[in-house]
Amino acid sequence: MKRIALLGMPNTGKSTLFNRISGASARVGNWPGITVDLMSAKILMGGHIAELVDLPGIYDLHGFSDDEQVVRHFLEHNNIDLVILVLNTSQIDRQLSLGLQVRDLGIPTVLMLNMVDEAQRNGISIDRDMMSTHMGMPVALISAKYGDGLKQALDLAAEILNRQQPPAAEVLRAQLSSDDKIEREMESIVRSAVQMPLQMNDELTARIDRLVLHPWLGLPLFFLAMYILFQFIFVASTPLQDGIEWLMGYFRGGVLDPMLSTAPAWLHGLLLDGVYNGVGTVATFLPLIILFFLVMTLVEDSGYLSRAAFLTDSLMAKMGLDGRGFVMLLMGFGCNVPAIMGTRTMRSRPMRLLSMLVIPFSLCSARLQVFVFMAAALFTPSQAPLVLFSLYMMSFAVTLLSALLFKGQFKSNEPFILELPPYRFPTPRQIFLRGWHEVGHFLRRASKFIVIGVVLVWALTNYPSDVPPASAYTFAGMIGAALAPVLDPIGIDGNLAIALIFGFVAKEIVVGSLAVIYGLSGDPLMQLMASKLDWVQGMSFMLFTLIYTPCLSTIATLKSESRSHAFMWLSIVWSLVLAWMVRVIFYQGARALGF
Ligand SMILES: Nc1nc2c(ncn2[C@@H]2O[C@H](COP(=O)(O)OP(=O)(O)OP(=O)(O)O)[C@@H](O)[C@H]2O)c(=O)[nH]1
Ligand SMILES: [Mg+2]
Repeated sequence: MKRIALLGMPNTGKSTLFNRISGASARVGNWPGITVDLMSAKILMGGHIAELVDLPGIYDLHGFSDDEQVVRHFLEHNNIDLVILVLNTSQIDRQLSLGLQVRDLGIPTVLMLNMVDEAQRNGISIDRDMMSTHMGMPVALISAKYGDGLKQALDLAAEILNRQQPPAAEVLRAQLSSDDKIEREMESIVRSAVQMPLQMNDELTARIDRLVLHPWLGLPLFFLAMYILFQFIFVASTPLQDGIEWLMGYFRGGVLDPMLSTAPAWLHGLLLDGVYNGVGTVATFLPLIILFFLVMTLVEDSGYLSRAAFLTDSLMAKMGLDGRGFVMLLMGFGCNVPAIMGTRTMRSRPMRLLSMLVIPFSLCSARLQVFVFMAAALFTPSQAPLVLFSLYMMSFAVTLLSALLFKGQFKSNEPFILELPPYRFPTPRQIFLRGWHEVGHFLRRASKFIVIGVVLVWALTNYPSDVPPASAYTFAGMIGAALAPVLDPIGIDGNLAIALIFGFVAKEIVVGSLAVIYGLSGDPLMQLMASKLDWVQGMSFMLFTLIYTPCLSTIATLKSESRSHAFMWLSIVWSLVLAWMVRVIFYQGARALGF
């Protein structure tokens, strides 16, 4: 099988092109360093079945950060039949250096100058033939986002792929030209093949930036924008959530109950009160999750992330992190796993470790489900959004506290150079791809963890079979009693403890477990929670859920990215200790104040 690699600088549209060619849904975003791992897909090109590989963006071939190592390792250990070199046309004067390095590798290459739409707007024009002659490779002008010029570009690529060629050279052993020589050559190519205005004026971007990057308005504006977006997510998702809940109840009453009416009681209980209630309760959050990720797509694709990094860089530096760390925390709002992987762009290992230590405190969408549920059960509709917002603030506070405490152990002085890309807006196609991707992710998690989790919880709370379900005499009750010395000071009973224990695996299971433990779902479950817990207990439960170990996938990622058991354990133990301390302080404090 032929192998084709997409290579280029960060944020040039490689993943966008990859999705276009293969129909996949690799993550795309207006931030250098969205892709940090290999992703591949089978495609048909020039009559061959080929493997197309999307690589992380790199600035040059000598880099030594972890994502650059991924590229180097790939180039060194694989035979590559064709490189599709993707560069940003608007920045061609800076990006050609990588092009020249790639040419020196001696692998058949086609140069795709991407984002011609933006280049045209900026008044840049390219002499394609001249460029091709100088670079010694075919050149195509494309817009991966809108599809312009793609057909011709792919025909060119297929043509090269079909040419008989010597087996790919021993890559990277090739002698790369010296930097000086590359710089001189680059200047001469730009002079003869590129027409650029003296000053690039992206009026819109400049105007927005004057406001958004304002020295003292910038940060408040950022938090205001986030607040409005989150408000929007909750307001818009609530009716959809109610709709799904209604459908689930209707289906159970109209179809499942009659169908299983003759089944033995345990089977009826397991399937309906266990699996159906548990998974169904989690499924009602699907609209929230989809909407949440659509908003994340807007934020990530707009270019605002780089502005957020810029605004927070000096604050983050005081905690031993930098603006990138802040962006990873924001990405962690979606899911902690890609955020932890996103730290691969950091070259300094201490800085990377410190960032990875704090990212798990970022309030991910799975935890959000627990909080939306609890806030709706225990607070009024006007209080609930404030409760949620305070949890986001708490998430930041815990992050900053941890960074401050540990920064002495993880010192680094890596300079952070930030590029502010122009503002962009995702196309409907990009939004749809992302939404689709997240639904798939949610369903995979649901089928893997959540079903197993709720079945186990059901068994623990319903056996031994001769005692009342969810009582102190069940296995769950016994576990709860054993944990009582640790749980009493934080105001939590055995049943909630079971939910938290399963929350170790995945936070979605927490709400599912509550449904299973009490054999209820939807409104009745919320009413029961409200009768069992006062707001202090509820808030303390949420604080614990926020801070303690996020989930198995996150732990596994921490382990594989840090390549250190000790670091993984540090993260687990620290988050447990911190969660417990915060909760004791909150719970005992609130009680002492008479709440
Ligand atoms: N205007 C315009 N924007 C584009 C085009 N192609 C990609 N983009 C945008 O450029 C940004 C970066 O796209 P990605 O596909 O994530 O870039 P990448 O090269 O994979 O980036 P890394 O994975 O970080 O190396 C996104 O905001 C895309 O929507 C294009 O042809 N025109
Ligand atoms: Mg990418």
